[in-house]
Amino acid sequence: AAKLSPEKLLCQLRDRVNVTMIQGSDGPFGTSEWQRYLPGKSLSETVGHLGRCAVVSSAGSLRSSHLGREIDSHDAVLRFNGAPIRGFQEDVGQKTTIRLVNSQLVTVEEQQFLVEALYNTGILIVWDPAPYHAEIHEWYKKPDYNFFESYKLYRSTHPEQPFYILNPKMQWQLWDILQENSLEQIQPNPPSSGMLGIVIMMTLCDEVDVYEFLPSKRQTDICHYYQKFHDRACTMGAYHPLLFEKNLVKRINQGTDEDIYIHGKATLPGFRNVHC
Ligand code: NCC
Repeated sequence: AAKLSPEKLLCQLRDRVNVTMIQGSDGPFGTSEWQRYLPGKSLSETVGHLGRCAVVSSAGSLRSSHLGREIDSHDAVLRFNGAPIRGFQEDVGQKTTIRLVNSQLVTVEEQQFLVEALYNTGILIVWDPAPYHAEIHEWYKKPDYNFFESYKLYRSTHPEQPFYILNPKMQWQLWDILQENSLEQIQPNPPSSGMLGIVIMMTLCDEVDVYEFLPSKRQTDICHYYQKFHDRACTMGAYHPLLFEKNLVKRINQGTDEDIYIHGKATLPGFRNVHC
């Protein structure tokens, strides 16, 4: 793999990763039934023009970071899955503009997703691991987790809350770039929610600060800031190609190494500020 300059890498991400949400014009979603459930407005219409954005990983190293106030100073904040706020404001802030959740959480932990108040704030986006470069029809028939019924149920009970389905094309467009820029063969599994969320925010914002994706001096084997559970794979990856994702983010980071070490912060440009 040829090592691209950070500028070329950013151009590849901007031009080849198509961040879109499922719409009525996407094959199997073109039914009158789906029209009742899919949001009427596009994601960019819903969020408007965003300046400075924050992406908050769920890493254990956020504990005792005191980053809450800094995180909340952003125009928009993206969080993942069941990452809580209550009791952790000091370290992770309290603003939630977008919450990106995986289809497993929506399906398997169905009961909680449908009743837990945590999910009722901000814009929701769900994604599902699709087969490598699968057509939308193929994926629709055989999603990794069949979250569609849960999605509809949630939409019926919270019709005012924007809730999008990420177009699964994006994950493999991004994976291809990860593979092309790595010296090793990467496992053919989709990128983590973390990496997907970073690229989503790069499409919506002028600038994106990413917290504890590149681990700081607080790096720990504790998986999440909100649990006691230890597992190194949470930071380095097992199923998801996390290590390769982190190497890529390190290469396009525009902040300083000190910001990573002290604050766990990487700063990436929004795509509208990338000139190719
Ligand atoms: O753990 P998870 O991820 O929800 O974390 C969100 C994102 O934060 C980054 N992260 C997390 C922990 C850590 N120590 N370092 C990190 O960098 C990663 O970028 C991660 O994507 C997921 O990606 O969706 C994932 O979801 C969980 C789980 O399904 C959800 O939390 C819902 O319960 C997966 N864990 C399991 O399936 C057991 C995890 O592998 C990936």
